[in-house]
Amino acid sequence: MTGVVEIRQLIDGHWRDGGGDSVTSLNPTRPNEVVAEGNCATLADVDGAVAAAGEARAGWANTPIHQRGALLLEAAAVVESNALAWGLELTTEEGKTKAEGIGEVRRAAQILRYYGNEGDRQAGEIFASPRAGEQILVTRKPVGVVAVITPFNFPIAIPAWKIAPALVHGNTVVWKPASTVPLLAIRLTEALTNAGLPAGVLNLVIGDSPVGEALVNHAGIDAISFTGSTGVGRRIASAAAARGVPVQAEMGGKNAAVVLDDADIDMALDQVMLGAFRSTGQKCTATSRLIVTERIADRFLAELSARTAALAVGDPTDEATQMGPVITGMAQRGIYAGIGSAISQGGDVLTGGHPYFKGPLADGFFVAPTVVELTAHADIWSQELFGPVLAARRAADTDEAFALVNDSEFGLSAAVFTQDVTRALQAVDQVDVGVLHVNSESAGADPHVPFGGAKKSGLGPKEQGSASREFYTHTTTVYLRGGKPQP
Ligand code: UN1
Repeated sequence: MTGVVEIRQLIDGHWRDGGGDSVTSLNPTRPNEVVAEGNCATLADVDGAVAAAGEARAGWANTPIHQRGALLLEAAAVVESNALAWGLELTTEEGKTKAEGIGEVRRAAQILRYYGNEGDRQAGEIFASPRAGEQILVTRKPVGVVAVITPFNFPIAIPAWKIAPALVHGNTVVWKPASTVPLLAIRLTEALTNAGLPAGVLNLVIGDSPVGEALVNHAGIDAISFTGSTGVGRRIASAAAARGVPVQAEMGGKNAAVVLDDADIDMALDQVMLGAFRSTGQKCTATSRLIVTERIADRFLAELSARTAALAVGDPTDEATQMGPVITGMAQRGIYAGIGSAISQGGDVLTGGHPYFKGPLADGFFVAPTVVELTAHADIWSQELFGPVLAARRAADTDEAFALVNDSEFGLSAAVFTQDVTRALQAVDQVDVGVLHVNSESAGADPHVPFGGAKKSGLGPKEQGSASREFYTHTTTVYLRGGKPQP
């Protein structure tokens, strides 16, 4: 990283300083180090961005989809070629390891490429008509001006998987990223605009919740795609419903990994560790609950605790580091409070749980990777902490294990470890989640398949793959008849 980056807004094709309060993004490893700084957008900036998106709308919708896609492909090449530099910036700003930061930038490029080729895919459907001389076509149109609100934890991949389908399907966008990660938002926006997006097609406003509220409540917004906390998602969804605006909200998870007796134990240990501690547990798909069947529980929990205690926690830009800090001091305090209440509710800390009072980790927003065993329900079993904390329970058998997975208001993802195809199929039938992994960790999402949760993890159409078209277009059913055939 070289120097402090200036935070600016992109409105109607012009990069401008925001007129609002100051905003700073810090390095969570060394919070006295400023990564980017500038000023938030004002409500007038939000108005300007929405107006610009409204004006650009017709021209962009009338641009052929292959041409819109070509711009995404060009942006993908820029993102890919900057993977090392931007990956390091991502790591510095967000705190995930360098390998994960670089991997995420490459993933954003892959997502842009996937949607860049959308024009080559099916554009609608044709049905037979019960009447002679008629066909029924189902065609697709953009919904209009989309508000995109994204979280801190995937500063470039989640924005890419919302903005790319929005744009390729002919919508214009006003994007508000989490104010903790403005740098990567500026990088992605530059890649897209430098590829040749017309002014106003993509606008970037940076700020905290007042900017988000102004955006989602703006009369010029036709649809809202949101990923973030359950509380904010529900507030946005109810405000949008009152205005009749469609919402796609991807919210909380309390994702379980189930390790059954017959699992490949070594592989399950590796995968549970990745699910729980990659990105410092800050993924809505992270593994935050573990269910182990009784017969293997002692052995599994002992080995898991030993591996967790041995994780290299530290500066995520160091090659050897396996886990970096969480995003803010507030997040750090909230996670430790959650561990504290688990202990007071009878939880047994198998490893971790302690703050770093001394040494190089004491100043950063670090949380020790933690495994807490429960023998009965506790808040940590149901409430998302969004950190490197795994709550474990034992189950007598497969049925009880799957019942414990479903013991959650959320249903985003789950991982089941077994070598028995009958048990795997039972999981497919019984585990109520949007994304099920058999013998792999609970996180991960390929761009060409649907992503999103069951139960209270999500609202509205799923993201990615062909599912994204459901949200970013509406259909027109066309009853198409000619006149009488001419003689
Ligand atoms: C992943 O599992 O790689 O906010 C993606 C999140 C999810 C994305 C998860 N929306 O963590």
